[in-house]
Parts: sequence; C-alpha cells; structure tokens
Amino acid sequence: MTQAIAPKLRFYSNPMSRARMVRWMLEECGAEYETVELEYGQTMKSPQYLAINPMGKVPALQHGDAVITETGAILAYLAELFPAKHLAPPQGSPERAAYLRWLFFVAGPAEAATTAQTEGWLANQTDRQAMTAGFGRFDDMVRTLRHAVAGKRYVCGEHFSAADLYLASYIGWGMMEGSLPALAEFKAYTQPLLQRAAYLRAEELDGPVPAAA
Ligand SMILES: N[C@@H](CCC(=O)N[C@@H](CS)C(=O)NCC(=O)O)C(=O)O
Repeated sequence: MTQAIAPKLRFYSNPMSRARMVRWMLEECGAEYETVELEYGQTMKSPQYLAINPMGKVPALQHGDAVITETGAILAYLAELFPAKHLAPPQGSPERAAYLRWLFFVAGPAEAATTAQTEGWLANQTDRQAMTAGFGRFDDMVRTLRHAVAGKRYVCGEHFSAADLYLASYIGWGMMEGSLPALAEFKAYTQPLLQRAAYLRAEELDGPVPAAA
C-alpha cells in the first residue's frame, strides 16, 4: 500500500508585512514550510501570484490544492492543521466563542479603524458614518480592545491561542508605529507574548523592522 504524502505548505511573504504574523504562527506550529518572498509592486502583482491571490497582497498560504489568504483565516487554518499544538480552543466552548470573536475583531473593525485613523479619514467623522462603519468610532474600538486584554495573560481561558498571536501582533505593531496608543494594559498583555520562543525565532527569520523614517 502506498503511503499518502502530506502536502507541503508554501508561505508567500514579504518580511515588511502582516506575513510576520503568519511566520510566527508557522513557528508556533513547528510546521515545515517553504517561503516564497515577493516584492511589493513587482512579483506581488505578477500573473503567477495573482492566480494565487487576485488581491496581489501577502500573506498567502498554499497547502496542496488549498489556498488561504487573509491573515486571520491563515492563523485559524494552521491552528486546525496542527491540533496537537492546542492553538484553538475546543468547538462549542466559551473559550472558542472568545477565540472567534477576537480573531474576527482584529481582522474586521480593529484593522479598518486603525487604517482609517492613520490615513486621516476620521477627522470629521459624523454620527451617521460612525453608525454605518463596522468599526464605529476609533476610540470605541480601542476601548473594546483594552477591555479584551486588561489583566489577561490570554484572551481565551488559560491557554495561548491563535487569537492571542493575532492580538499581540496587531497591538504590538500598532504601538510601535503609533497607530495605537501605548496603553499600560496593551503593554502588560503583549510583552510576555512577544517573548515566546516561536516569536523570537520568527523575528530572527524575518529580520528587524526598519525604524520609521
Ligand atoms: N486583509 C489582508 C491584508 C493584506 C495586506 O494588505 N497586505 C499588505 C502588506 S501588510 C500588502 O500585501 N500590500 C501590497 C499591495 O497591496 O500592493 C490580510 O489580513 O492578510
């Protein structure tokens, strides 16, 4: 009988991007993977890569015939691919509810609010716009995040999960580039997570983030 060969993981990345979060997750999983580094505006927009991700953005992950884009989705996919690492709480549990909630919160309202704020699109935000936008008001989004992590080691019970990885990456990056306030609660939550062995390995592989100009 022939043994089925597990499909390989191919990771499309640029080290100056959200792909750093996926690298950290791959390292948490102890995954074997091949990295394809793409250049902004060049190989990232090539017909070959647009066939993988028509958005022409990184990160993306290929696993056999499966293609996964969107950082949160990739993190969730990997958590399920490596169940022995316990990076996703059990289905149907309250911890799973928190896990899904915060994964989706970062991918949706948090990301969008940060971009809108940084780009100056919120300067004259009206009540109607705040009501319509999925992120509401920037300050409400930050208050919600603060509430999520205040006094917590992990956001889903007693175990580190992909939701912590996503939150810590997003908050840590946001504080570093100034798109999020450096709140004491944010620092207390992210500091220990950003010392994990897998995070440090990923940082070593991706190299330092250049200081802002
Ligand atoms: N929604 C996507 C966003 C991906 C994204 O915007 N990636 C940026 C780098 S962080 C990118 O590839 N930009 C290149 C471009 O748009 O040309 C995710 O969460 O992964």
